[in-house]
Amino acid sequence: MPTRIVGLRAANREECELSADPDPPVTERARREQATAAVAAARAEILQRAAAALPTDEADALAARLDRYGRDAALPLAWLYGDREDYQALVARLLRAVVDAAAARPHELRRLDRRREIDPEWFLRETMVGYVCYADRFAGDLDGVRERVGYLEELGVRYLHLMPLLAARDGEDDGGYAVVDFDRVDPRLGSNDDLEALAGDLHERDMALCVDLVINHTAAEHAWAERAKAGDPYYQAFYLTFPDRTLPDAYERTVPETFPDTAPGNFTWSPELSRWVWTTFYPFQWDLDHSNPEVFAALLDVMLRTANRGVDVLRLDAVRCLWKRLGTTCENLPEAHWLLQAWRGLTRIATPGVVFKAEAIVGPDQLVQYLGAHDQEQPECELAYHNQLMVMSWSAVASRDARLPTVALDRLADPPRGTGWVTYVRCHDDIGWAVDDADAATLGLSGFAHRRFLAEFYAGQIPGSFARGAMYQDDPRTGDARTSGMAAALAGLTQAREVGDPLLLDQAVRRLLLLHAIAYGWGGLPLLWMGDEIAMGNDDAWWQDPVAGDDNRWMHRPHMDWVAAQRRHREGSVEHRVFSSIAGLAAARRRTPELHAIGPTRPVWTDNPKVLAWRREHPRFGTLLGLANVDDADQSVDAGILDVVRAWDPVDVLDDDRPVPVVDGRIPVPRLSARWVVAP
Ligand code: OTU
Repeated sequence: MPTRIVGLRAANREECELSADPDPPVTERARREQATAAVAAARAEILQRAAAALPTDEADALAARLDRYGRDAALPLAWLYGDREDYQALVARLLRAVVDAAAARPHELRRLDRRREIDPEWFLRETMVGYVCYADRFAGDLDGVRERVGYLEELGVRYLHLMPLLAARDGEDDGGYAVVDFDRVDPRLGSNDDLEALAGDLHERDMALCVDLVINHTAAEHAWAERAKAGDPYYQAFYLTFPDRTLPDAYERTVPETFPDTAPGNFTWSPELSRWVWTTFYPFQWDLDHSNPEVFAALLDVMLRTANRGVDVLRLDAVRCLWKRLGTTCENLPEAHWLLQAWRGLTRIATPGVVFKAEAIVGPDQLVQYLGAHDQEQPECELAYHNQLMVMSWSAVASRDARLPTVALDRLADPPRGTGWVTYVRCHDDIGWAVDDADAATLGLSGFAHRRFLAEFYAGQIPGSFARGAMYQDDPRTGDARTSGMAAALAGLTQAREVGDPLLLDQAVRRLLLLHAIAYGWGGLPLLWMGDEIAMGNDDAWWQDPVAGDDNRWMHRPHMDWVAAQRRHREGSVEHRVFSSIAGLAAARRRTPELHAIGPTRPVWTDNPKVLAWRREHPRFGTLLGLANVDDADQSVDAGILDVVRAWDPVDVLDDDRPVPVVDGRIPVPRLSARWVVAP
């Protein structure tokens, strides 16, 4: 049963009790009243501003959105900045920015807004499949991407997430996550007009565009940082800086290192500032100080301008790190959630068709909160990475055992109504082995030992391993290590190609497709990482690219191999088998409204530890039972599990809707394959 809910207010109460503050904590009720009053105080002015800037019907719609979402923004703002004298003025100022953004929003995007207000769960439809890529590595630049949209449509893709494309620093830029200008597309990829043209193309094809917004930090060369270095106190207050090591050393006692190997520590000395700067990631990435409402306001403007360029989904990067507090890990703090909730409420008023996707690669106990599932639900982000499903899927195929995934995934609370997971096999980042110790202990496993096993297995260091990945940030002090590598390399295709063994290759292809059948059939928006659709292996020459530095995540960020992609049309090739199977999963989804991702997905115990089972309960379209055999040998499960579907002669969508076979009371599930079972 779901047990992972950490209360925002419980955490806040604890913080208050822990704090030396003699005053009693401000109550929820007081904050609500404060927020309501702030919106009421600004309402007349805001409606007047809207009436002056918008056509009557649009001004009226904005008024309705202000009344609907105003407190959704003002309440978290009260928790964040409510003790400031200028809190009410801040709310009014932010709402003015919202009206101005609404006034500037192109007509075509307002049309999308209205359609999405009619179907607010548009991004959860069974027809949605996403594709993630770097524009330059996929097609050279944004214009090149426009020329390749047909390729995406062959895969059934309806959602394109382009990796960071805003102006980034020269040289190493952490894959574009070191932004120097939020308002300019990186010239190497094109212009703002090119981005708007691409968005227009995608919208004409009923596709959505997702773009990264790096809101935790900027490049050390961003204009804000440059002005800070030049001595401007207004911008010096945008960053977290310290005169000496006293506080940095105190923070370091509890704050984990993200890149212990390649960028140890969380602070960097800035000669220009003559101060230590908080740098969670690389030294050239300066963390912003979100306790400063000026930072909040500046980032709201970035979100609204990006939305008005046609971006439908804002992928908010590293949100776990947004707030710092001494004595904590400075991850997943209540204030980080309040920031997201406040930005969400405000953008919902200005650009109601735009969706937030939280990038919170965090443990299972902190994950669903980013979708707003706190002790009391709060509108926060509509999408979040189902990192736990990804980790558990790879764990299952390495150990040929589905029990740990069943335990771990059953303890996750369901996404609140109107929100959902992005489900994925691989992405541009490393795999962090988020195996919860308590979950492992349930099965008599050591969490530490299992995490270590997975890191070594996928680095190909365990005898019998089929994987050809690599250790990432292997930290001898903690024993923690993550994994880099393309899905095909981790699933065994590289090894099989090396030894030229057709059986091994068949097993590896099955394993790769099985992982995608879990991600596509779990319930959420499945994301396909560029190259996985044609089983591309690692880029073994990643280190020759100066942009990569010594960060081996670049081994799973190859340039698209369009010659190999051509082979998707050649029967008998691996590319053809993988591409057509993954396109087939998208087609199967389109025929399966049970995969419209509202409603819970829960794992189901079977009588066979080698078969992962899950049930999706769509409130209108009924149940889907997923079965995934994570073993190299054929397996079966007791046919009693079909009761889950509550139908006579249920069918397997992945077997061309044939009735599910039952032999001697058992359902056969062939080696490394899946079934999606639904009512006929
Ligand atoms: C995110 O990373 C991005 O996805 C990474 O590509 C960036 O390097 C990083 O932020 C800095 O912008 O913050 O919540 O383990 O997986 O740092 C998790 C490395 C993140 C990344 C992790 C992730």
